[in-house]
Order: sequence, then C-alpha cells, then structure tokens
Amino acid sequence: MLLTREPLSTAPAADPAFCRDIVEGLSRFPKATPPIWFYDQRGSELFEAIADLPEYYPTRTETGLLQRHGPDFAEAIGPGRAVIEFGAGSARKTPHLLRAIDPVAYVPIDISGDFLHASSAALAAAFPGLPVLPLVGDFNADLSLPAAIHGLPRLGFFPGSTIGNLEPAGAVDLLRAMRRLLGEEAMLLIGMDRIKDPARLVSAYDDAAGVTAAFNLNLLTRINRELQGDLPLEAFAHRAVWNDDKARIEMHLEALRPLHFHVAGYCFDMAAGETIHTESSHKYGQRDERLLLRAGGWEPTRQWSDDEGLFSLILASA
Ligand code: AVJ
Repeated sequence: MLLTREPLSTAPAADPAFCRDIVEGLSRFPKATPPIWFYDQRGSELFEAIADLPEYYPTRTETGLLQRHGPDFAEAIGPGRAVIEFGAGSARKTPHLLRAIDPVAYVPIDISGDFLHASSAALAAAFPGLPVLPLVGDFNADLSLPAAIHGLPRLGFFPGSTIGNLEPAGAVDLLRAMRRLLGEEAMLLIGMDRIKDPARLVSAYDDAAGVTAAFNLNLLTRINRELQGDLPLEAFAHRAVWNDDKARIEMHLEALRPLHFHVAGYCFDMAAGETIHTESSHKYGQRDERLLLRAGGWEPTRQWSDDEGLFSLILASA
C-alpha cells in the first residue's frame, strides 16, 4: 500500500528502538512488526494468562517435562553451573530446573524490566543461597554477562519455544551468539514446539476466551500510548493461520475496513483485509530441531518429550 510520511516536530521520546521497529514494520509491504514488542507490562500479564489457557499446551507440557525429568537433568548437567535464562519472563518453569541441578548463580535475561525484577525477587526468596543477577535487555542484541559469573561453566536455558519466533536464519544466528556468549564448556537446554495437527496449533493461538486476541491487539494499544498513535482498535481483528510451507503459526491483525492512521508522526494506510503480521511461531520436527541446533554450533545430547510428542526439550553441548 502507498504511504506518505510526514515527520512530526514535537514527538516526546519513546523507546527509540520500539519507534524504529514499528515505523519500519508498518512501512513495509506486507506490514510486519517484531514480536518482542508484545511484552510491555500488560502484554507480559496477558502472556501469563495465555499460558494457563486450555488450548495453549506448550507451557504446561514443557513444565511437565521439567518437573518429571529432574533426575535426568541432575545426571546430564550436574551442579556448579551458572544458569543463564533467555527471555525469563515470570520464570515459573525455572524452579524445577534449579532444584534439579543445584547451580551456583542464576542470570535471568528479559526485555520487560519491571516484570523481570519482580520474578527475580520471588526466585531469590525461594533459593536463599543462590545469587540471582537479573539482566534487562534484548538477547537478540549484544549483551555481556555479569562479572560475577566469569570463569564458571554455563548452562543456557531457553524454554518456551521462544526460538520459534525467529526465522530459521535468525534462529541460527541467535544459537551461534549464545554459543559465543556462553563459552567453551557450555550446555544449552532449549524448548521447541513440534509440528502437529494444524487445527490444534491454530486453536492454541486463537483461543475461545479471546486472550490471545487481546495479547495481539495490546500491541496496538501500546503503539497508541507510547508512539502517539491513533490506530482504531475496533477496526482490527486477530487472525491465527498455519503456514504449512514455512511450518509456522502466523498471527496477524487484519484491517476490517480501509484505514488511515498515524504513528510517531508518520501516516499509514491499510486496505480492508490487509494485515499486520505480528508474530511467527515456527514448529519443528524431530530431525529439524537437531539440524537447527547443529547449524547453530550446538551438538544435541539428550531429548525429552511428552507422550503425545507435542513439545520437545533438548540438551545440547557446545
Ligand atoms: C512465547 C514466543 C513461545 O510463540 O507460542 C503465545 C508467544 N504468542 N501465543 C509462542 C505466543 C501467542 C509464544 N512464545
């Protein structure tokens, strides 16, 4: 679609990276915005509510695996490591892992600072002897680990199938960056969501209660609030579709009528039926997940999944 740009003189400062990503994403055709910006305070809360939905199997399946296989983790990972969690969020799954492997430090990384600090405090209270060193930031960008864990062997913990948000090339880049960040003796425990019946996948991303729709639409609320937007929320509908060629669920926000709106002083148009692609969630088969890890510089050593084969936890070595 055509768009015209009119720089605005007096836009108050928002997160410049948020502004850049959204303006660029809305200027593209098709329109697409990065999913990291879902997670403001409200978005993080809505994701917690998604995790409890009957249709959203990944969180409860992965948590079950972490609960059930503690003795395996103890044997395969062992004590004395610094655990670095990527995208920790509420860190509800973490206690199961920490209890099993007896680490010497825990570094949760998350983009949502308030959320991270609250969950870090709760975790520190539950594990009194364990140094908890939260890091606010985007793990897709360059990060440096706290000096306090220098020299310690590391375990990267990347649960939730967050890796699935990235296109394969980006996923490989991220795995390589983690390999560099975590060092030579590192291990990685990563969750990936499996390819399965498309109807089951779609319902996990388009729940009956409308929580995922609210999560998707909250991005527009955030844009309106933080980037002086005037997107009409009632003119957008949540869509979740299975892209079979790319083996991924896509979330979109579809314009229900022709729209003209503004964000950060720029003008945008959408035709009726046009969408903003807000998230991709890639799913992997059993061989795909090993191939992805190897392409990213990690050698898979163990793998756990549930009886239905819905979700997979994989341990890999540097
Ligand atoms: C947190 C990225 C793993 O892709 O399943 C849930 C986010 N989006 N419902 C996912 C999400 C819509 C979730 N991840």
